[in-house]
Amino acid sequence: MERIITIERFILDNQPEYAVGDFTNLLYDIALAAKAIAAKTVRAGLIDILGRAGSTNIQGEDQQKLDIYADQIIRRLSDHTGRLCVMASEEHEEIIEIPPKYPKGRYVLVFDPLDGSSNIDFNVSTGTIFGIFRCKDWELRGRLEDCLQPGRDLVAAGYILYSTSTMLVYSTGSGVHGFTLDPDLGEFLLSHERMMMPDPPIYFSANQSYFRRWSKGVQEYLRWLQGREDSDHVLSERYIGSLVADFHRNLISGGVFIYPAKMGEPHGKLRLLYEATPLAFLAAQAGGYASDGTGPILDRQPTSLHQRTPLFVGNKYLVEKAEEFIKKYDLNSNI
Ligand code: AFP
Repeated sequence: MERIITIERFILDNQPEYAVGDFTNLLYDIALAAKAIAAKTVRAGLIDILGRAGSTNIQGEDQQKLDIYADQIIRRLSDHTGRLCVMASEEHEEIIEIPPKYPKGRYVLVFDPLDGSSNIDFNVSTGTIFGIFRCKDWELRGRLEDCLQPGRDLVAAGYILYSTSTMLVYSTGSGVHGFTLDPDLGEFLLSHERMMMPDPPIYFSANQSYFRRWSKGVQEYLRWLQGREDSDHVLSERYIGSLVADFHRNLISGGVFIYPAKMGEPHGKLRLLYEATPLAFLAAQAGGYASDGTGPILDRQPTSLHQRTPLFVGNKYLVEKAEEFIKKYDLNSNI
């Protein structure tokens, strides 16, 4: 009979050598936040039937509330534990300091509390993305520079996918592991150990409605992905419009997700710190690669919290091919 392994057991058994408990507990705090957000997310469709708390407003209002709920629950579970020196969330303009009344810890948590939240009204998957760095100066309380670290310095990253089931996928730098929430037990159970992106890939994910706004290099790359020219890769297209879900499918089945720069949005849409960097870390751990079109996302030094970046992530060969097309066609052009 197969062993049943809870996330708590797995985290404890697989903690990195440097972890002295704080790091392990921090991951467990995230798992707890995931359960709380999942519980709230599945009730989103009942809001119109059971009533919205104090609001008679239109749809957008509730999506907004779920974003804020997710943000708050992560903060409230993490700010007083003495494990973190600072946090940064997609929902906050500035860094989130640890209140002076609480002890400060050694780690930095950056997160996008509920990515893809515009999909909630349609019962489409959403996700939480997170990255964990070490605090730069252990003597000081957390500062902006603690958050502005490149992906190469991550000690862990992961995401939670709220979908037909809730999954938590993370890596501490020794493989990518996935856990599925058993709603009866209220526990995340190990369901996908050592996830690797399968080769050959079978999917590409892109919002092709932007085709005319993409650079020549990206357009040519898309044609190549579609197998129109000398390509030996004929891929199927899948695009959910919810980054975690698109990434997750490609992680399991093999593929590439792209969100390039476009005319009017020269840096693309996605956030370097909360979206691209953690997924780049996971991709690398699963045998894949993430690029901004010119080089590794993991090497990008963020200069501001909410900085955006073009993103090509997934199968290594397919992402390197994007770099090749961009180098060939876009080297001297600006969009
Ligand atoms: P929302 O959080 O506004 O739903 O945006 C989701 C997202 O940040 C990411 O999850 C998707 O991959 C991407 O935007 C979709 O953007 P497009 O609608 O422009 O394709």
